[in-house]
Amino acid sequence: MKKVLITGVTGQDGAYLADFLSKRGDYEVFGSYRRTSHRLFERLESLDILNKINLVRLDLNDQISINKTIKEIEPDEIYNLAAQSFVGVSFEQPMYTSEVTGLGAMRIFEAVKEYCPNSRVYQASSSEMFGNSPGIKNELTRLNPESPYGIAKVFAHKSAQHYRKAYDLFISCGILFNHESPLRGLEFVTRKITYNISRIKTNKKTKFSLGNISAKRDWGYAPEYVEAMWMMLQKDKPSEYVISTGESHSVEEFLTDAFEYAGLGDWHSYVDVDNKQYLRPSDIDELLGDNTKAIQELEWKPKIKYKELVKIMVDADLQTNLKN
Ligand code: NAP
Ligand code: F7E
Repeated sequence: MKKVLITGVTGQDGAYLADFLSKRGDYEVFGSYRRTSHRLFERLESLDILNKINLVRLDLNDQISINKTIKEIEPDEIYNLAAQSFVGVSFEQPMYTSEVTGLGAMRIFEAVKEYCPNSRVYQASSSEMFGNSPGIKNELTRLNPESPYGIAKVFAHKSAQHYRKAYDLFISCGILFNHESPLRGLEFVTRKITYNISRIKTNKKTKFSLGNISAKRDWGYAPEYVEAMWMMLQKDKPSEYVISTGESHSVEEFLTDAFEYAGLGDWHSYVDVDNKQYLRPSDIDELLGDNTKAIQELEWKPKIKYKELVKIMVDADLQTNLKN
Protein backbone atom coordinates (compact mmCIF):
# COMPACT_ATOMS: atom_id res chain seq x y z
CA MET A 1 0.00 0.00 0.00
CA LYS A 2 1.22 3.50 -0.82
CA LYS A 3 0.82 6.17 1.85
CA VAL A 4 -0.79 9.46 0.92
CA LEU A 5 -1.18 12.66 2.94
CA ILE A 6 -3.93 15.11 1.97
CA THR A 7 -3.74 18.49 3.71
CA GLY A 8 -7.18 20.12 3.98
CA VAL A 9 -9.09 16.83 3.88
CA THR A 10 -12.15 18.54 5.41
CA GLY A 11 -12.52 20.83 2.37
CA GLN A 12 -14.38 20.19 -0.90
CA ASP A 13 -11.42 18.84 -2.87
CA GLY A 14 -9.87 17.06 0.11
CA ALA A 15 -13.06 15.06 0.62
CA TYR A 16 -13.41 14.08 -3.05
CA LEU A 17 -9.72 13.20 -3.35
CA ALA A 18 -9.85 11.08 -0.18
CA ASP A 19 -12.91 9.32 -1.62
CA PHE A 20 -11.17 8.70 -4.96
CA LEU A 21 -7.93 7.41 -3.40
CA SER A 22 -9.55 5.26 -0.72
CA LYS A 23 -11.77 3.60 -3.34
CA ARG A 24 -8.73 2.75 -5.49
CA GLY A 25 -7.68 0.30 -2.78
CA ASP A 26 -3.92 0.79 -3.14
CA TYR A 27 -3.55 3.76 -0.79
CA GLU A 28 -3.47 4.20 2.97
CA VAL A 29 -5.03 7.65 3.25
CA PHE A 30 -3.94 10.20 5.87
CA GLY A 31 -5.91 13.45 5.97
CA SER A 32 -5.04 16.57 7.90
CA TYR A 33 -7.47 18.80 9.76
CA ARG A 34 -7.00 21.69 12.18
CA ARG A 35 -8.33 21.72 15.68
CA THR A 36 -11.68 23.51 16.12
CA SER A 37 -14.24 23.63 18.93
CA HIS A 38 -16.81 21.82 16.78
CA ARG A 39 -16.97 18.81 14.49
CA LEU A 40 -15.97 19.53 10.91
CA PHE A 41 -16.12 16.21 9.13
CA GLU A 42 -19.52 16.56 7.45
CA ARG A 43 -18.12 16.30 3.91
CA LEU A 44 -16.28 13.07 4.74
CA GLU A 45 -19.42 11.76 6.44
CA SER A 46 -21.62 12.67 3.48
CA LEU A 47 -19.33 10.56 1.25
CA ASP A 48 -19.34 7.84 3.93
CA ILE A 49 -15.53 7.68 4.14
CA LEU A 50 -14.77 9.11 7.58
CA ASN A 51 -13.76 5.67 8.88
CA LYS A 52 -11.44 5.11 5.92
CA ILE A 53 -9.22 8.13 6.64
CA ASN A 54 -6.45 8.35 9.23
CA LEU A 55 -6.98 11.84 10.60
CA VAL A 56 -3.94 13.85 11.67
CA ARG A 57 -3.85 17.33 13.22
CA LEU A 58 -1.79 19.84 11.23
CA ASP A 59 -1.89 23.59 10.79
CA LEU A 60 -0.15 25.22 7.84
CA ASN A 61 0.86 28.05 10.16
CA ASP A 62 2.72 25.66 12.42
CA GLN A 63 5.98 24.26 11.02
CA ILE A 64 6.31 21.85 13.96
CA SER A 65 3.04 20.06 13.21
CA ILE A 66 3.97 19.86 9.52
CA ASN A 67 7.46 18.46 10.23
CA LYS A 68 6.13 15.94 12.74
CA THR A 69 3.41 14.68 10.38
CA ILE A 70 5.66 14.32 7.35
CA LYS A 71 8.48 12.73 9.37
CA GLU A 72 6.16 10.18 10.99
CA ILE A 73 4.08 9.18 7.97
CA GLU A 74 6.75 9.43 5.24
CA PRO A 75 4.06 9.68 2.58
CA ASP A 76 4.69 8.51 -0.97
CA GLU A 77 2.39 11.29 -2.18
CA ILE A 78 1.37 14.58 -0.58
CA TYR A 79 -1.51 16.71 -1.86
CA ASN A 80 -1.28 20.21 -0.42
CA LEU A 81 -4.90 21.32 -0.67
CA ALA A 82 -5.14 23.28 2.59
CA ALA A 83 -5.51 27.04 2.18
CA GLN A 84 -7.50 30.10 3.11
CA SER A 85 -9.26 29.61 -0.21
CA PHE A 86 -11.93 32.32 -0.28
CA VAL A 87 -10.86 35.25 -2.48
CA GLY A 88 -13.37 37.66 -0.89
CA VAL A 89 -11.96 37.13 2.62
CA SER A 90 -8.39 37.57 1.35
CA PHE A 91 -9.08 41.32 0.90
CA GLU A 92 -10.13 41.56 4.56
CA GLN A 93 -7.36 39.29 5.88
CA PRO A 94 -4.41 39.69 3.49
CA MET A 95 -1.66 38.84 6.00
CA TYR A 96 -3.45 35.76 7.32
CA THR A 97 -4.14 34.58 3.76
CA SER A 98 -0.48 35.06 2.82
CA GLU A 99 0.63 33.13 5.90
CA VAL A 100 -1.60 30.12 5.24
CA THR A 101 -1.94 30.02 1.47
CA GLY A 102 1.52 31.33 0.58
CA LEU A 103 4.03 30.58 3.34
CA GLY A 104 2.06 27.49 4.40
CA ALA A 105 2.91 25.81 1.09
CA MET A 106 6.59 26.69 1.50
CA ARG A 107 6.51 25.12 4.97
CA ILE A 108 5.33 21.87 3.36
CA PHE A 109 8.09 21.97 0.72
CA GLU A 110 10.70 22.70 3.41
CA ALA A 111 9.54 19.71 5.47
CA VAL A 112 9.60 17.47 2.38
CA LYS A 113 13.15 18.61 1.58
CA GLU A 114 14.32 17.85 5.12
CA TYR A 115 12.44 14.67 6.01
CA CYS A 116 10.97 13.01 2.96
CA PRO A 117 12.67 14.16 -0.25
CA ASN A 118 11.37 11.20 -2.27
CA SER A 119 7.70 12.12 -1.71
CA ARG A 120 5.80 13.32 -4.74
CA VAL A 121 3.98 16.56 -3.99
CA TYR A 122 0.91 18.17 -5.56
CA GLN A 123 0.52 21.92 -5.02
CA ALA A 124 -2.98 23.39 -5.46
CA SER A 125 -2.25 26.37 -7.69
CA SER A 126 -5.12 28.45 -9.03
CA SER A 127 -6.40 30.27 -12.11
CA GLU A 128 -6.76 33.26 -9.77
CA MET A 129 -2.97 33.69 -10.30
CA PHE A 130 -3.65 34.91 -13.88
CA GLY A 131 -5.79 37.85 -12.83
CA ASN A 132 -6.87 39.91 -15.82
CA SER A 133 -4.10 38.71 -18.17
CA PRO A 134 -5.85 38.81 -21.57
CA GLY A 135 -7.24 35.84 -23.50
CA ILE A 136 -7.56 32.12 -22.86
CA LYS A 137 -5.06 31.03 -20.24
CA ASN A 138 -2.50 28.24 -20.45
CA GLU A 139 0.58 27.18 -18.47
CA LEU A 140 2.67 29.97 -20.05
CA THR A 141 0.26 32.87 -19.48
CA ARG A 142 1.68 35.73 -17.42
CA LEU A 143 0.77 35.61 -13.73
CA ASN A 144 -0.92 38.89 -12.86
CA PRO A 145 -2.93 38.38 -9.64
CA GLU A 146 -5.77 40.71 -8.62
CA SER A 147 -6.26 39.63 -5.00
CA PRO A 148 -4.19 38.85 -1.89
CA TYR A 149 -5.31 35.23 -2.40
CA GLY A 150 -3.94 35.27 -5.97
CA ILE A 151 -0.69 36.83 -4.76
CA ALA A 152 -0.30 34.14 -2.07
CA LYS A 153 -0.94 31.40 -4.65
CA VAL A 154 1.73 32.91 -6.95
CA PHE A 155 4.19 32.81 -4.03
CA ALA A 156 3.34 29.13 -3.42
CA HIS A 157 3.50 28.32 -7.15
CA LYS A 158 6.89 29.99 -7.61
CA SER A 159 8.16 28.32 -4.42
CA ALA A 160 7.08 24.93 -5.79
CA GLN A 161 9.08 25.58 -8.98
CA HIS A 162 12.06 26.77 -6.93
CA TYR A 163 12.13 23.67 -4.68
CA ARG A 164 11.76 21.48 -7.75
CA LYS A 165 14.72 23.09 -9.50
CA ALA A 166 17.03 23.76 -6.56
CA TYR A 167 16.50 20.52 -4.60
CA ASP A 168 15.26 18.16 -7.30
CA LEU A 169 11.96 17.56 -5.49
CA PHE A 170 9.00 16.11 -7.38
CA ILE A 171 6.44 18.91 -7.04
CA SER A 172 3.67 19.31 -9.61
CA CYS A 173 1.32 22.28 -9.72
CA GLY A 174 -2.27 21.94 -10.87
CA ILE A 175 -3.51 25.32 -12.09
CA LEU A 176 -7.14 24.55 -11.48
CA PHE A 177 -9.94 26.78 -12.69
CA ASN A 178 -13.10 27.09 -10.57
CA HIS A 179 -14.57 23.71 -9.75
CA GLU A 180 -17.83 23.25 -7.95
CA SER A 181 -20.05 20.52 -6.54
CA PRO A 182 -22.74 19.87 -3.94
CA LEU A 183 -19.87 19.94 -1.40
CA ARG A 184 -18.74 23.45 -2.38
CA GLY A 185 -18.57 25.92 0.54
CA LEU A 186 -21.76 27.96 0.94
CA GLU A 187 -20.04 31.32 0.43
CA PHE A 188 -18.81 30.57 -3.13
CA VAL A 189 -21.15 32.03 -5.72
CA THR A 190 -22.46 28.87 -7.44
CA ARG A 191 -23.33 27.09 -4.19
CA LYS A 192 -24.67 30.33 -2.71
CA ILE A 193 -27.11 30.48 -5.62
CA THR A 194 -28.20 26.83 -5.55
CA TYR A 195 -28.47 26.74 -1.75
CA ASN A 196 -30.60 29.90 -1.69
CA ILE A 197 -32.79 28.56 -4.49
CA SER A 198 -33.50 25.50 -2.37
CA ARG A 199 -34.40 27.74 0.61
CA ILE A 200 -36.75 29.81 -1.57
CA LYS A 201 -38.37 26.70 -3.01
CA THR A 202 -39.08 25.40 0.49
CA ASN A 203 -40.39 28.80 1.72
CA LYS A 204 -37.53 29.31 4.19
CA LYS A 205 -36.35 32.49 2.47
CA THR A 206 -37.70 35.04 -0.01
CA LYS A 207 -34.65 36.97 -1.23
CA PHE A 208 -30.84 37.07 -1.28
CA SER A 209 -28.04 39.37 -2.47
CA LEU A 210 -25.08 39.00 -4.82
CA GLY A 211 -22.23 41.25 -5.97
CA ASN A 212 -20.74 41.46 -9.49
CA ILE A 213 -22.78 39.14 -11.71
CA SER A 214 -21.02 40.06 -14.96
CA ALA A 215 -17.86 38.13 -13.93
CA LYS A 216 -17.25 35.03 -16.08
CA ARG A 217 -15.70 31.83 -14.83
CA ASP A 218 -14.70 28.45 -16.31
CA TRP A 219 -16.68 26.18 -13.98
CA GLY A 220 -15.94 22.45 -13.83
CA TYR A 221 -17.00 19.55 -11.63
CA ALA A 222 -14.79 18.97 -8.55
CA PRO A 223 -14.82 15.10 -8.46
CA GLU A 224 -13.30 15.06 -11.95
CA TYR A 225 -10.69 17.67 -11.07
CA VAL A 226 -9.26 15.68 -8.14
CA GLU A 227 -8.59 12.78 -10.52
CA ALA A 228 -6.40 15.13 -12.58
CA MET A 229 -4.36 15.88 -9.42
CA TRP A 230 -3.63 12.19 -8.98
CA MET A 231 -2.74 11.79 -12.67
CA MET A 232 -0.13 14.56 -12.35
CA LEU A 233 1.71 12.63 -9.64
CA GLN A 234 1.79 9.43 -11.73
CA LYS A 235 3.87 11.05 -14.50
CA ASP A 236 7.64 10.51 -14.80
CA LYS A 237 8.43 14.19 -14.32
CA PRO A 238 6.83 17.01 -12.33
CA SER A 239 5.24 19.89 -14.24
CA GLU A 240 2.40 22.45 -14.35
CA TYR A 241 -1.02 21.67 -15.80
CA VAL A 242 -4.07 23.85 -16.45
CA ILE A 243 -7.25 22.00 -15.50
CA SER A 244 -10.38 23.61 -16.94
CA THR A 245 -13.41 22.90 -19.13
CA GLY A 246 -12.58 25.44 -21.87
CA GLU A 247 -15.98 27.19 -21.52
CA SER A 248 -16.74 30.33 -19.56
CA HIS A 249 -20.12 31.57 -18.33
CA SER A 250 -21.12 34.63 -16.35
CA VAL A 251 -22.51 34.57 -12.82
CA GLU A 252 -25.69 36.03 -14.37
CA GLU A 253 -25.98 33.05 -16.73
CA PHE A 254 -25.57 30.66 -13.80
CA LEU A 255 -28.24 32.57 -11.90
CA THR A 256 -30.64 32.52 -14.85
CA ASP A 257 -30.11 28.84 -15.65
CA ALA A 258 -30.32 27.69 -12.02
CA PHE A 259 -33.57 29.61 -11.37
CA GLU A 260 -35.09 28.28 -14.59
CA TYR A 261 -34.06 24.70 -13.91
CA ALA A 262 -35.49 24.92 -10.37
CA GLY A 263 -38.81 26.08 -11.85
CA LEU A 264 -38.70 29.51 -10.20
CA GLY A 265 -38.54 31.45 -13.48
CA ASP A 266 -37.07 34.95 -13.57
CA TRP A 267 -34.51 35.56 -10.79
CA HIS A 268 -35.07 39.35 -10.66
CA SER A 269 -37.87 39.10 -8.10
CA TYR A 270 -35.65 37.11 -5.70
CA VAL A 271 -32.12 38.51 -6.00
CA ASP A 272 -30.62 41.95 -5.59
CA VAL A 273 -27.27 42.43 -7.29
CA ASP A 274 -24.30 44.80 -7.05
CA ASN A 275 -24.69 44.59 -3.28
CA LYS A 276 -21.70 46.44 -1.75
CA GLN A 277 -21.07 43.69 0.78
CA TYR A 278 -20.16 41.27 -2.03
CA LEU A 279 -18.28 43.59 -4.41
CA ARG A 280 -14.50 43.15 -4.28
CA PRO A 281 -11.92 45.97 -4.39
CA SER A 282 -10.72 44.34 -7.62
CA ASP A 283 -12.16 41.39 -9.50
CA ILE A 284 -11.30 39.24 -12.50
CA ASP A 285 -13.60 39.83 -15.49
CA GLU A 286 -13.15 36.44 -17.13
CA LEU A 287 -11.22 33.24 -16.47
CA LEU A 288 -11.15 30.74 -19.33
CA GLY A 289 -8.61 27.91 -19.42
CA ASP A 290 -6.87 26.09 -22.26
CA ASN A 291 -6.62 22.45 -21.10
CA THR A 292 -4.71 21.13 -24.15
CA LYS A 293 -1.64 20.05 -22.15
CA ALA A 294 -3.73 18.09 -19.65
CA ILE A 295 -5.64 16.36 -22.46
CA GLN A 296 -2.43 15.47 -24.33
CA GLU A 297 -0.11 14.56 -21.45
CA LEU A 298 -2.46 13.33 -18.71
CA GLU A 299 -5.21 12.01 -20.96
CA TRP A 300 -7.60 13.88 -18.68
CA LYS A 301 -10.76 15.38 -20.11
CA PRO A 302 -13.72 17.06 -18.39
CA LYS A 303 -16.96 15.13 -18.85
CA ILE A 304 -19.37 17.28 -16.86
CA LYS A 305 -19.73 20.72 -18.39
CA TYR A 306 -21.57 23.84 -17.25
CA LYS A 307 -25.24 22.93 -18.00
CA GLU A 308 -24.95 19.55 -16.30
CA LEU A 309 -23.14 21.13 -13.33
CA VAL A 310 -26.01 23.59 -12.76
CA LYS A 311 -28.47 20.68 -12.67
CA ILE A 312 -26.33 18.55 -10.33
CA MET A 313 -25.97 21.41 -7.84
CA VAL A 314 -29.62 22.53 -7.92
CA ASP A 315 -30.86 18.93 -7.57
CA ALA A 316 -28.53 18.20 -4.65
CA ASP A 317 -29.51 21.31 -2.67
CA LEU A 318 -33.20 20.79 -3.33
CA GLN A 319 -32.99 17.19 -2.16
CA THR A 320 -31.17 18.12 1.06
CA ASN A 321 -33.47 21.03 1.82
CA LEU A 322 -36.63 19.03 1.21
CA LYS A 323 -35.40 16.48 3.79
CA ASN A 324 -34.65 19.15 6.47
P1 NAP B 1 -11.86 24.55 0.79
O1 NAP B 1 -13.11 23.77 0.63
O2 NAP B 1 -11.91 25.95 1.29
O3 NAP B 1 -10.88 23.69 1.73
C1 NAP B 1 -9.71 24.26 2.27
C2 NAP B 1 -9.12 23.31 3.31
O4 NAP B 1 -7.97 23.95 3.90
C3 NAP B 1 -10.07 22.98 4.46
O5 NAP B 1 -9.89 21.63 4.82
C4 NAP B 1 -9.57 23.88 5.57
O6 NAP B 1 -9.86 23.42 6.87
C5 NAP B 1 -8.08 23.81 5.31
N1 NAP B 1 -7.33 24.88 5.98
C6 NAP B 1 -7.60 26.20 5.99
N2 NAP B 1 -6.69 26.87 6.73
C7 NAP B 1 -5.82 25.93 7.20
C8 NAP B 1 -4.67 25.98 8.01
N3 NAP B 1 -4.20 27.12 8.52
N4 NAP B 1 -4.02 24.81 8.28
C9 NAP B 1 -4.47 23.64 7.80
N5 NAP B 1 -5.56 23.52 7.04
C10 NAP B 1 -6.23 24.66 6.74
O7 NAP B 1 -11.06 24.61 -0.60
P2 NAP B 1 -11.22 23.66 -1.90
O8 NAP B 1 -12.22 24.27 -2.81
O9 NAP B 1 -11.34 22.26 -1.47
O10 NAP B 1 -9.81 23.90 -2.59
C11 NAP B 1 -8.68 23.07 -2.31
C12 NAP B 1 -7.41 23.79 -2.70
O11 NAP B 1 -7.43 24.13 -4.09
C13 NAP B 1 -7.18 25.12 -1.99
O12 NAP B 1 -5.80 25.29 -1.80
C14 NAP B 1 -7.71 26.17 -2.96
O13 NAP B 1 -7.09 27.41 -2.71
C15 NAP B 1 -7.29 25.54 -4.26
N6 NAP B 1 -8.11 25.86 -5.44
C16 NAP B 1 -9.45 25.69 -5.40
C17 NAP B 1 -10.21 25.94 -6.53
C18 NAP B 1 -11.70 25.72 -6.55
O14 NAP B 1 -12.35 26.20 -7.49
N7 NAP B 1 -12.25 24.96 -5.61
C19 NAP B 1 -9.57 26.36 -7.73
C20 NAP B 1 -8.18 26.50 -7.72
C21 NAP B 1 -7.46 26.23 -6.57
P3 NAP B 1 -11.26 23.82 7.61
O15 NAP B 1 -12.27 22.83 7.13
O16 NAP B 1 -10.89 23.66 9.04
O17 NAP B 1 -11.58 25.23 7.21
O1 F7E C 1 -16.58 34.07 -7.07
C1 F7E C 1 -18.57 36.92 -8.19
C2 F7E C 1 -17.19 37.18 -7.60
O2 F7E C 1 -16.14 33.33 -4.74
C3 F7E C 1 -16.76 33.95 -8.47
C4 F7E C 1 -12.05 29.83 -5.26
O3 F7E C 1 -12.27 28.44 -5.25
O4 F7E C 1 -12.03 29.92 -7.66
C5 F7E C 1 -12.67 30.44 -6.52
O5 F7E C 1 -12.55 31.84 -6.45
C6 F7E C 1 -17.18 35.28 -9.06
C7 F7E C 1 -16.32 36.47 -8.61
O6 F7E C 1 -14.98 32.19 -6.71
C8 F7E C 1 -20.95 37.02 -5.45
O7 F7E C 1 -16.95 38.57 -7.48
C9 F7E C 1 -20.78 37.86 -7.43
O8 F7E C 1 -16.09 37.32 -9.70
O9 F7E C 1 -17.35 31.78 -6.31
P1 F7E C 1 -16.32 32.81 -6.11
P2 F7E C 1 -13.59 32.86 -7.11
O10 F7E C 1 -13.39 34.16 -6.47
O11 F7E C 1 -13.49 32.80 -8.60
C10 F7E C 1 -10.60 30.19 -7.74
C11 F7E C 1 -10.09 29.56 -9.00
C12 F7E C 1 -9.89 29.77 -6.51
O12 F7E C 1 -8.74 29.37 -6.55
C13 F7E C 1 -10.54 30.09 -5.21
O13 F7E C 1 -10.00 29.31 -4.15
O14 F7E C 1 -18.51 35.56 -8.59
N1 F7E C 1 -19.68 37.09 -7.23
N2 F7E C 1 -21.58 37.84 -6.34
C14 F7E C 1 -19.76 36.55 -6.01
N3 F7E C 1 -18.92 35.72 -5.36
C15 F7E C 1 -19.28 35.33 -4.12
N4 F7E C 1 -18.49 34.46 -3.46
N5 F7E C 1 -20.43 35.77 -3.52
C16 F7E C 1 -21.31 36.63 -4.13
O15 F7E C 1 -22.33 37.01 -3.56
